Amino acid sequence: QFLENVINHADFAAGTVTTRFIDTTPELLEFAKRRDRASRLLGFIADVTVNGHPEMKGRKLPDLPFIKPVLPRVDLTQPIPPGTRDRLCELGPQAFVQWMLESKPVLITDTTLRDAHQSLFATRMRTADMLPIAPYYARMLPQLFSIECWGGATFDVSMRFLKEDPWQRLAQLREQVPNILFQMLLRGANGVGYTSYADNVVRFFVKQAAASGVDLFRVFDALNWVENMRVSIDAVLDAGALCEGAICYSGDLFDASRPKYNLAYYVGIARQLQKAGVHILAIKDMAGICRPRAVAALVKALKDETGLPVHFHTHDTSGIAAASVLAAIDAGCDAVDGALDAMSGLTSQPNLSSIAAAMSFTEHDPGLSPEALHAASTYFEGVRRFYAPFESDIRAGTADVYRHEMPGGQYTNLREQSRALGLEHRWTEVSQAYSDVNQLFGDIVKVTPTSKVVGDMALMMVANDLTAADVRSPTHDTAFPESVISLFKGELGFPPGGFPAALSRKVLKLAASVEPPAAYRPGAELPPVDLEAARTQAELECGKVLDDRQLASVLMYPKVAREFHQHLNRHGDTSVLPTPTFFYGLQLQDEVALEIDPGKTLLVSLQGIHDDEAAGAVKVQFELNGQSRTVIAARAG
Ligand code: 3PY
Ligand code: ZN
Repeated sequence: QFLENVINHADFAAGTVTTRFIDTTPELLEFAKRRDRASRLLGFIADVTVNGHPEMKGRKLPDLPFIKPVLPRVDLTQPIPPGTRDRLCELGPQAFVQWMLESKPVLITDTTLRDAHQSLFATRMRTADMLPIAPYYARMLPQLFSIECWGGATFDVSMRFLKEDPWQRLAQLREQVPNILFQMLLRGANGVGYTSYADNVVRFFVKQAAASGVDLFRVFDALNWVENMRVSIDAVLDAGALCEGAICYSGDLFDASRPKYNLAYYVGIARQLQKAGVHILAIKDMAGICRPRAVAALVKALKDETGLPVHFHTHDTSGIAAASVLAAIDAGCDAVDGALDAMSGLTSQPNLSSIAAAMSFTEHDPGLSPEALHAASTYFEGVRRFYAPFESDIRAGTADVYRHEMPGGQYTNLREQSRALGLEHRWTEVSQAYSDVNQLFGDIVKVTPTSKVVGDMALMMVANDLTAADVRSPTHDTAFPESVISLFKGELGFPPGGFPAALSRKVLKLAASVEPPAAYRPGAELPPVDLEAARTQAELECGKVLDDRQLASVLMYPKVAREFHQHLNRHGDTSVLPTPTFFYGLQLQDEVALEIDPGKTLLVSLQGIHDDEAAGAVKVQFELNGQSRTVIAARAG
């Protein structure tokens, strides 16, 4: 490798070297390191070009090549104006909350970088598509209240499928956007995972997230059990960040046939959250079923009862969620969520730019520039095309969501799981089963991870042609999914009054005389994790030294994080590849510039592909920074 570097060095090639060439050319060693990184990346590109990306298997590929997403025409040398983050730093959380309450303009959160792509294309947006637009956010949209860009499913998906480091994404975005609040979604005791974690793991995770740039934590519990949120709320408060306690919305305030989810229920949770010390309340309408009249009544009640600012989050699955957002603002809601035009609608958030436009010429005008919103949206219009294979086939809003109550973020995922099981054509049955399972489970709050359990059960029922009556019947032998058994054991906590006793006994195989588990807080039962022992073990498995953030990833997702490090060891940091290259490889004569380090760029183009069928291998010929390089790729399958 080293000799190859010497031979390839420009001075050597020009014949201008002396005997001290190696001593006076230290970059040869650096060059070796870079060449090595280049080889690993070329290996990855060759493999995807020849065999396709594993994530694309069975998906309909888009027409290539793509048109490059168009960035706004704004001078990036202009200084970054102050924004909400500067205000928070200046005022501290308590005075910041007062400012929120006094703000006449409605405060707007942009969810484009988190929930919008989670809900529209299975959380697949890569960092490479976020970073180019980030400096424009800082300069063009400093009036935004916050940018939701982290947490929820993005943590898992970035490592598991995109093979990129969520912490690196956060740091890189933070560097580009120092002025606007960064917001994350935290699943309380479930962190950014699907299970309960030991209390010290949750604390450790929150501490790293706050230190890495998260300013506002939206914290929820998948059963609205405040007891299960306290550890994370305390950790956020200890970190000095803003804590938004979220109340997940189910049913309808005015549905007399389902009185469980009435105003008193929500106000009760809000009071507990206030006592727990949250700065802001969120109405988390994850399915998009909070009707305009309901949200107006809820906003008013929450504000009257607690005096805290209220932040409304919804999804546009019904096609009319903006009506609820406008009703919430009319009722005095302090902050609302939306997504940029090109990333809005359907299972995503309603259109942020249209909400802003609807507020113009009123005292609640958020003051965002329509031109800036349009320019940012135009960029995402281009980006979204890269991810077409991950989009679900829905074309229009549907009132059916009021029946099944599936969270927007789950909808695309469950359709995807159905597809993988060959059940896509039975989607109507799956969504009906989802609603049946909810009733079987006692009409619970359905949001990650409880929504996943309901989805697992629904898929199992459809795959095995089971009815709700079969599941309920004590004589029918039902093989419950592991996640259902775990839910009924209480491993995700408990709804008020517990789970239905008869089904609990059946799921847990308990005799009629035995009581189902009484409510307990899962985190209290889990022994604290020895963080240093976990680090040592993970370092051995990953073959490298792990810092606190990487340790936090391992603690959340041990297997996924390990596999992610194996990918890094094998291919290097593939997050530097443009998305078309990452997912679709290169086409002949395509040229891409890969910035592997600040200021260090590799220019790669594909020159030829030669199939050696007898050897089952393919010679892929590249040009790398002007020099020919051949990579042998094994033909898969
Ligand atoms: C998540 O937990 O990822 C959600 O988006 C829940 O709505
Ligand atoms: Zn959401």
